[in-house]
Amino acid sequence: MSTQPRVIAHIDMDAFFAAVEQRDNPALRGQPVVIGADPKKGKGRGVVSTCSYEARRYGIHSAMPISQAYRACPQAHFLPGNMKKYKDISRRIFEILYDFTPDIEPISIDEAFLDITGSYHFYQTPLKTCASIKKRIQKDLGLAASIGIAPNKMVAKIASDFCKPNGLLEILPEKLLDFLWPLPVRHMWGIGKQTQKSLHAMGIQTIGDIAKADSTQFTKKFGAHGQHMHTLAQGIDERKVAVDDEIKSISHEHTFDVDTSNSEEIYQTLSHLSEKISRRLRRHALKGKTITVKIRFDSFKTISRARTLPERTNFYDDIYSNSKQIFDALGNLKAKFRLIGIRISNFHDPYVQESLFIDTLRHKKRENIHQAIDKIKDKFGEKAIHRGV
Ligand code: TTP
Ligand code: MG
Repeated sequence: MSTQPRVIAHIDMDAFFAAVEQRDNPALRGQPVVIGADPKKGKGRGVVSTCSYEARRYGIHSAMPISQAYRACPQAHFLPGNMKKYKDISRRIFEILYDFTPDIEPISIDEAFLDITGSYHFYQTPLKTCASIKKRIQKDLGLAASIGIAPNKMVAKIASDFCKPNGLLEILPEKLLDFLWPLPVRHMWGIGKQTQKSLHAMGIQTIGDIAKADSTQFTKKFGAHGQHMHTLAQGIDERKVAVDDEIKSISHEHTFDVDTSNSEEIYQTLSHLSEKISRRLRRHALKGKTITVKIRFDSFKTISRARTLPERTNFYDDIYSNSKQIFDALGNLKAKFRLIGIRISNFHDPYVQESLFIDTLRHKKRENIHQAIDKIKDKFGEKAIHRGV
């Protein structure tokens, strides 16, 4: 029986926290930027979270003592970072990824595996799929990602590391060993400093050397770990992309072409965002209970206000009326707005009865109307029908 090779992509953002800061402050672009503890002119005791590629040229890296980073490059821009902002961007990165495939295993704030075996055909090839992902992230979020594509997770991850920054590299099944075998052993998963030392002592330098080593002897020396290393070195890694299909929130936001304080324009935007969210919720058979409105002022100050509804909903009118009320409750801010967004969260199974007081018939009718509108939009596009505010 011949099985079709899997197509696995590994995506990892480049210098994630530092890249966000460079994006948001043009003065930092092209400069060494270090995110981490306060260096206190070399007396600081914390560590480096990450740093820009410009700072890496000075030997600075994640987890290095901040004092050492300061000594290596005192003129670098040292910033404390903003975890809330990075989490928010991470959520938006994952939303983009979910537009390409549901088969995603999040690994960290800026990293994920994607199994695109079943979805790449929509974009013709795996390479075109991942080029589109990179382009979307760059266009929507102004950030660079690196993506490795391979028939398994281990090689996909090695490939994304290999092509950083802003890289895209596909390792075809027939080229897998040509790519893997010349690499130093440290590139392989699960090989730390100690194992590296032991391998070097045995005269083993590359992954190819491991593959060609005697398997029994290898297992004798390293036990189960040895056997595992030997299998991986043959380019065999059967681990599946462990899909986390629990969506925690859905959001959309809009940046105004020109900063605005016009409430009509804001209501129109809230209406449009509510429609998009409502449709996306129904597509995923979800209903949410908490609605959050996010506002960024022209000064870049960003605030968000949330409200939790008595019942879960995916209806446009509920989402719109509540987000409008949240906005109105902010009062007369006498400010200009740069961006407005809506998020809905707090989901659970929509088909479990929510409350004994729900007027089910009325709900069913509303649901039918929404589904009819969705169908028209699916067929004729997002602009086919517009609601009046
Ligand atoms: P990484 O993806 O490991 O690093 P990176 O994105 O900064 O750079 P690269 O281009 O090499 O991928 O980690 C993602 C973020 O996680 C990173 O921007 C900051 C944070 N982080 C820490 O806070 N401490 C750490 O030790 C590491 C490794 C990362
Ligand atoms: Mg990264």
